[in-house]
Amino acid sequence: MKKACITGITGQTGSYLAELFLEKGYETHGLVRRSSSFNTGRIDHIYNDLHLTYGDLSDYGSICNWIGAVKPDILINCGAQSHVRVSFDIPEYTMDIGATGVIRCLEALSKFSPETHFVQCSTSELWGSSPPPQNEQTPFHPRSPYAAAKIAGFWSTVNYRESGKLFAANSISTNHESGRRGETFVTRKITRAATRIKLGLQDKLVLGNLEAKRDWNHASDVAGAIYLMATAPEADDWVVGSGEMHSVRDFLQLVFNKLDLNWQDYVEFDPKYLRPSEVPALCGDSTKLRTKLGWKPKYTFEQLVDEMIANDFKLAEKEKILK
Ligand code: NAP
Ligand code: F7E
Repeated sequence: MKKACITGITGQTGSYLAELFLEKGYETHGLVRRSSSFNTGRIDHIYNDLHLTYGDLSDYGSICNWIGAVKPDILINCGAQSHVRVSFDIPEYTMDIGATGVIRCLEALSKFSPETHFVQCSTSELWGSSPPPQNEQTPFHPRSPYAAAKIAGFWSTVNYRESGKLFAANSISTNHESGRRGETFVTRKITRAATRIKLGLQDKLVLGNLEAKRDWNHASDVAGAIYLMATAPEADDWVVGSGEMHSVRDFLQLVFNKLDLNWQDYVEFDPKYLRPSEVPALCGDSTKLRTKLGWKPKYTFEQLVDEMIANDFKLAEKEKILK
């Protein structure tokens, strides 16, 4: 039986990858960091099918023990402090997990499981201020401690590949969302607030920059792309994106319209949600991934939005009943 290891398995993308590897018949392992409260909500429905181990990307020993014991066919590194705004407040921690954490994985693999196929979850944030559309040739210009950490993780992955040590690939992915998205990222913050407003549980929504543009995908489509990269004949760097771009304002308007609400009646601005340096526009050109590995997303932007609204509407209804 083939084995897959996932760091960040309790996160949004990690949970979809876990489902996918189980579906493909892999013995699926996850690294879970210790938390003072339950952090397995996104994988509770498959909890008994998974092999979970406590560990932390800041703790090289725990990664070596895990990799050495499992010797997986595939390791996907999804773990990270992934919030861009928060990275300005905790830059050193963000760098430790997002950059050195990658090196810890690469080193552990080189020593204990050099045949493993490794995929690093890199990001469209690497492009920063380079204008869209962006592809594998677009110059990087990171605009946050998060992106600076991820760029070190990206190049470390390339370096282990080019020095012949490992099968090491990068997924350069644009934003991905779902009903499992963390509540402090803008899409989920909007769908959660709009559905709660609709049911009278909330009366306003406070946001920052509405002009930023993003290429929003469904996280399960990105998990599918990462699987293709891990099982490809050769390791490489791959852009994942729908090629469609919308502003935060567009997203806001679409969600409120679908709920027959006028967003201007509820939305307020607070500068605390602005970033010291913003990434204005991201739009991933995934031609290489589509033509070489046959990736095709299942979700349209509109379907993603509908699913997020339906999910948060159900949660708001439950909350209302409990109240
Ligand atoms: P997420 O929901 O924030 O999940 C991050 C995961 O990393 C969680 O499981 C978290 O554990 C874990 N983690 C955080 N610090 C850790 C540590 N010190 N040791 C071990 N695990 C740790 O992020 P996501 O949306 O699934 O994204 C997955 C990966 O793709 C991340 O690396 C992110 O930077 C990258 N990425 C995301 C996007 C996007 O739009 N979602 C786009 C491009 C790249 P807890 O559950 O305990 O917090
Ligand atoms: O912000 C603006 C904000 O935090 C999107 C991560 O998964 O994708 C994600 O990073 C935009 C930004 O995602 C609020 O200024 C306005 O321009 O949802 P976000 P992000 O920063 O694009 C990349 C690809 C990753 O790799 C990251 O891990 O929305 N915005 N008002 C706001 N953003 C937030 N969070 N909250 C607001 O109130």
